[in-house]
Amino acid sequence: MEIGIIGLPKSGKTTIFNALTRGKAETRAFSAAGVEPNVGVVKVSDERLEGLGALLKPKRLVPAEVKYVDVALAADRKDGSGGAARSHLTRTDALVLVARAFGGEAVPAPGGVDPWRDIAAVNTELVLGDLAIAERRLERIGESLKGPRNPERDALVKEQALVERIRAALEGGAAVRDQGLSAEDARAAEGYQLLSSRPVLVVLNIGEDQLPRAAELEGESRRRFPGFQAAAICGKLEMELAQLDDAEAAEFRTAMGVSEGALQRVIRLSYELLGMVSFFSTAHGEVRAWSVRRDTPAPRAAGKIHSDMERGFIRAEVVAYRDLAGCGSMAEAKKRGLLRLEGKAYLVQDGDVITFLFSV
Ligand SMILES: Nc1nc2c(ncn2[C@@H]2O[C@H](COP(=O)(O)OP(=O)(O)OP(=O)(O)O)[C@@H](O)[C@H]2O)c(=O)[nH]1
Ligand SMILES: [Mg+2]
Repeated sequence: MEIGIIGLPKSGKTTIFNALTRGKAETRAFSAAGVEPNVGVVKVSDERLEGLGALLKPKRLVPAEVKYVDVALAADRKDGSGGAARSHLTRTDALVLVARAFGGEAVPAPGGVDPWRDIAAVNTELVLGDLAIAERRLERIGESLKGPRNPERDALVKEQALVERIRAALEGGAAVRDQGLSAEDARAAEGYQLLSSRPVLVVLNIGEDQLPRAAELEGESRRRFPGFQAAAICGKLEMELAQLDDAEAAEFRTAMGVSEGALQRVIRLSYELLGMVSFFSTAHGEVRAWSVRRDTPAPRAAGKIHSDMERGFIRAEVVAYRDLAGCGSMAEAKKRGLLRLEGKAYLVQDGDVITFLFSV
């Protein structure tokens, strides 16, 4: 799972990135935005993985991972349409949109602090960038259709109709995610890497003085931008807490009245936003957690582990984590008939412990 962190200059993207990844990337109040993205990987903590460790005693426990990419998308308007910043976001599954809500003069805020204005501006930036891509694609299709009888003519005409529909809607200001594309059209459009198709989690970067209003601000964000999930986080504080060890950080949290860590919160909300679930594999002395979309067919889930397992998929042996934990051992689960054999059509559920059988 890969998540892009975007937002206007100086909104606190890198600060939030550091809080999420326990990173130490440079944050700055003035200098121009860097072009190189910050990339960090976070292990997703999951008590079920610990539970499986206690039960199955594997040599290794491997948590699922989330990759965060911190880029300056809107810092350079020329770049919005398809330049370097955008190219770093093409593999992302979702976007965290950081909006400045913290006050103070130390960091300049042109036009004053207004997170709602900034969220709208970044959204517009995504839509305009996608519009440019759609227009370029239409030009190319037009060129191809001009030539002598093209064997792929029918496919191109069909594509042209789809891209034209998307283009018109973008021009009217509608993000791809709000265009109500059919599943088939959405899949066809995936290749264009239109960023406004990505689900968005707004992170309101609040100051410490705004902590008591965090829930209220999140509510207001969801009211104003009903399509976006929202979390209000004090980026600077969270970044400092991320540098402490867990016990110290917990103590500070209690003292400050900040319950859940920003990291856990953002990961949880991203999972919900994307409809992600976890399943567990147990082969080769290793228990490993994997993230997939809910209701991913078993062969596709197997392909996460290895493409051979998808290609040569035979069946899946599945036991729900809850059942396995209740039985205390795999043998007992088998005895009680809780270990199921599932075929190609099986849709993976959260907490499934799966052994894939395959042959290539
Ligand atoms: N007071 C306060 N300052 C913050 C907060 N978050 C970030 N800052 C400050 O804002 C400035 C910019 O933060 P960055 O995290 O570098 O912002 P950015 O969005 O990555 O900036 P660019 O990459 O340059 O666009 C830094 O001086 C931070 O210390 C916050 O929650 N409160
Ligand atoms: Mg930055």
